[in-house]
Order: sequence, then C-alpha cells, then structure tokens
Amino acid sequence: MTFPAAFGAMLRIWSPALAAAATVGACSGHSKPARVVPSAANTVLVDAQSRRLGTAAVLPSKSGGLLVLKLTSVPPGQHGLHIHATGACDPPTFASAGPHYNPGNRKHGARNPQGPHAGDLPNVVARADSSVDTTLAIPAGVVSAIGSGAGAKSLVLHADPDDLATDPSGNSGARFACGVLQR
Ligand SMILES: [Cu+2]
Ligand SMILES: [Zn+2]
Repeated sequence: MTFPAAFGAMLRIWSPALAAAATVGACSGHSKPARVVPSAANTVLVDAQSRRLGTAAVLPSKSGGLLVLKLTSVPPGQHGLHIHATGACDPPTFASAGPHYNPGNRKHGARNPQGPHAGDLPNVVARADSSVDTTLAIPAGVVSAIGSGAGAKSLVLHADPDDLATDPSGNSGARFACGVLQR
C-alpha cells in the first residue's frame, strides 16, 4: 500500500469517529451550557411628551456588555441613569418602569455600603449642546437579565444627578426619559 492510500484510509476511518465525537459534545444534555453570546438590545428613549430623544444599544463585550447612549435635547449637565426592573415606559412619569433592577435586594448606589442595585449606572453628562454620546461598561449579569416579555427592563435617564448613595434612587429627581430594553 502506498503512503497516500494509507493516509486516505486513515482519514476515512477517523472522520466518522471525529464527527461522532463532535455530535456527542454538541448534543449531550450533561455537558455545560454553551457560553451564549447575548444578542444586542436596542431601544429608543422618549421624554415625558413622547418625543424621541435618541437611542441606547446594549452590545456584548468580553467583560460583560457595553451600553451605547446617543441622545439629543437633554438639559446640559449630569443625569442619573439606571436600569429599572419593568419593561414599560408610560409617559409622562414613567412610573411604570418600576424601581431599579435589584435582584440582590441591595440599597441604592455605588457609594452606599449596602449598595449598589444591579441596575445602578454612572451619571451621564449632557454637553452644552444638549447632546449625550457615551459608552458605559455594564456587568454581564445585567446584560443577561435583559429578556423579552416579562423579562424586559427599562433604561431611565433622570432630570438630576445621582448622588450614588441615597436610597432608593440617589435623589436623581424626575424620570426624564425612558426606553424599554428587551430582546
Ligand atoms: Cu432611575
Ligand atoms: Zn439604584
């Protein structure tokens, strides 16, 4: 038998075995769940008068996720930003968005010893021209918590800065804009 023929025979023998091994690995109910890369969630944020202010997108990243926020018509300065527990943005108060997403039953704020809520995010800054264009890192647990239907969340931008310490929402004032996050 020549070498090429032998090599071909080996391939014919090995290939089904490799295919079977791959099939077992992919279909076994006992293997760990695959690391699923979450799909991006997108939303349009509206203000109390239902005017569209811009968009937010959640993108997967190596360390969790990124929240890309692009808005206009936001009063210049700092504004609290949170992921709220309920995927409902009913103007004008957006009370329908519920409290901050808080599966760990913590208190509000990164500077609170009993905090933060999982949905707490850093303040964002609107420029002098009332635009917001920023990208924030968000934890993997928050990205994976964004579901569909009852699993949807809301992204809420507040009228005032978040002091990152005062329960339940950092004295961040009225809910200025809201967008439903779902996938
Ligand atoms: Cu909020
Ligand atoms: Zn909070």
